[in-house]
Amino acid sequence: MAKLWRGVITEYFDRLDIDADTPIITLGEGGTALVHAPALAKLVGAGEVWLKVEGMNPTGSFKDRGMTMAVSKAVAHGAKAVICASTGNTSASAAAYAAKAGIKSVVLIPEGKITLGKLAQAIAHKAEILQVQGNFDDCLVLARDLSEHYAVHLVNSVNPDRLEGQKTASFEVFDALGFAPDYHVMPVGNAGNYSAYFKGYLELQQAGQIKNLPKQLGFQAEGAAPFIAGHPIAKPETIATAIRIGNPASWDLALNAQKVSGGEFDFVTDQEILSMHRWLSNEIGVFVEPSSATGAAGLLKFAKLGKVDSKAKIVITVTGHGLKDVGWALKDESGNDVEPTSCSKDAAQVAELLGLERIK
Ligand code: AN7
Repeated sequence: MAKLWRGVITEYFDRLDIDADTPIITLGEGGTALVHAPALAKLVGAGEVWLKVEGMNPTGSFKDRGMTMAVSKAVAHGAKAVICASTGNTSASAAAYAAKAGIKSVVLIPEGKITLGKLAQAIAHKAEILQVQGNFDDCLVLARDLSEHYAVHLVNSVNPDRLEGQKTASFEVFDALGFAPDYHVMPVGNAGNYSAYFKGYLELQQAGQIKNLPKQLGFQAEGAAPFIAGHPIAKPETIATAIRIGNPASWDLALNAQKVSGGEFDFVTDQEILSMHRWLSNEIGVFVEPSSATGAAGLLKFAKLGKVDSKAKIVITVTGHGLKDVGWALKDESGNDVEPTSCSKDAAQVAELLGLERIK
């Protein structure tokens, strides 16, 4: 029997707000691995930890789950062009799905502040790219303004179709484990993903499939932590450019999700983010972009504060692939460039260089 994963809309059609005659624009998103990570459970002193590896989506981030919905519905509405503001991943995703749909994409990015990998994706998928003289929050204001007054369809997460698609990640976690975790941990920028997971878990609870909602722990970068400040941040700064966001679009939804789930928001430093980014690739074999290590870094912070229950079952969403932002991986802990050692073609010399024991 054929077992091809058909993308989140077809896989979860009955549980999504979509009409039967909507053309489904898909790149086979979703169905990402839930990687069991006992070494991480040990590091933080938890019962069990799994990583939901969203870098395995077609454009390398969780954004594809929402974009398949948003672009499908845009096409259903007759849109000829989509627009988004982005710190990089949304633009990569919007550009790819627009290419698949055969419509135009316009992406607004904060000047000089998106990674080369993400920029390359938007270029590859022939987006019209504009670098706005401002930060992400300025880009979003502009995108909203344009979509309101001109013939271009907004696909940022203020469009509810995005969160509707992204909620499928909760369904997949439940399908994979057969239960909901005690805690679900993730990075927070606009808080769209945090709100979407909550929507998914709430629907599972309402359907009687799970009893308790996972407590959602959302972590921001120290210099871009409006939820911890309790108000928007005018000049967000962090090396984790994906979450360099000062005025989260899903503020109210996320606060509700935090309260109802019994979760928490906190921040981690750029240094904590970078060292967890290295640790995950070194010790678990999962290479993520720095922003995506923010959740795990936060959990480690909680562990140091004695806030991790030794029996807890925890899922951490790692949101984007490491290849999107390779610069940090190419440096060692002291910040020096890592150069592979040069060697001859002689086996004996190479074996000596590697310290290999001779067996024959
Ligand atoms: C890797 O692409 O906002 O809290 O414009 O790329 O739902 O915003 C990206 C966000 C986490 C935060 N991890 O998610 C964009 C954008 C990665 C991301 C987030 C983003 P939200």
